[in-house]
Amino acid sequence: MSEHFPKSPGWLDWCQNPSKPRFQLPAGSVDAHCHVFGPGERFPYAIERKYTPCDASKEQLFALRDHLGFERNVVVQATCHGADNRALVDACLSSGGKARGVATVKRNVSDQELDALHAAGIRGVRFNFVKRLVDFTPREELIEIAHRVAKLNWHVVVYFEAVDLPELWDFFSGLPTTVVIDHMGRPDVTQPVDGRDFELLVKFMREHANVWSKVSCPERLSATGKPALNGEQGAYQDVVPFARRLVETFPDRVLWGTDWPHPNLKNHMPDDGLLVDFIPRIATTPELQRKLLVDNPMRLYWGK
Ligand code: 0GY
Repeated sequence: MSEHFPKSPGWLDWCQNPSKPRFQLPAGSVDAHCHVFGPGERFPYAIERKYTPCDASKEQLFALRDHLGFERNVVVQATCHGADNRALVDACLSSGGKARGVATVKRNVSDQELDALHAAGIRGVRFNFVKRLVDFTPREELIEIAHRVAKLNWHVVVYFEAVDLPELWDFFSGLPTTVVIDHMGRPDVTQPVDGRDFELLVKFMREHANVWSKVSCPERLSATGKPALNGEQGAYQDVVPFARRLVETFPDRVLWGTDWPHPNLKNHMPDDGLLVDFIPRIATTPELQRKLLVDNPMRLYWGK
């Protein structure tokens, strides 16, 4: 019997007709942070989920990839699917080698299941510390998982709020893998780029050569509102100094992704074409763009 999942109240649908970016992506570019949701009747949403999204299928993701000019995707398991990675695995397996994935697993995952995930193209696990998205998971469980996936040469993706970094510092420092921070650790961009919180993130990356960051989600982090208020060219200007600082300080340890289909945005839904046009404002030279969009994700996800 198929289930019907009404989306959460106020849920914004993703942009159905994104513009064609003016910025031409370098050949071989990777959208290194995006999701698939369902479809719910084939891949039901998790019981423990904190929101119910609208469906966003692998076919729709691959169509967006082609429209924007990306060659590959890294699909990240979202919390609405819990530790049920079937939609993610299905997307990776149907991509003709053009998608890799980051899964969510629990302590009871078997070695055979991890091997099957690896064969499907999974190369990392995600630990989520954003309290509105997940219930608490004991740290010793996460460390145990990290040590197991380290043997497969996977990495750990961590998602947290900037204010929580001091408390998470020691835990992150003890992870035995490459660690990838989602969305720059969600800085408060109304604070100065050299303010206390962002300085701490930069210090963390400086002191830990295994730590990377996604310089993604200007639409999520911006406090100045949607592009229409600012004009397309100036959209999300308040996020630029933060992303640019990471790209220029750690050019070999940054990744970029659309975050399509943009879960939990309350105020506006971005045009994904305009998000691509944001890239040259944070990676201002062809060399930085190539590292951000091609070299770094290919090294981490395709071993090249
Ligand atoms: C993102 C951001 C969010 C959601 C999730 O797994 C998720 O549910 O990651 C968010 O609500 O900030 O990366 O898509």
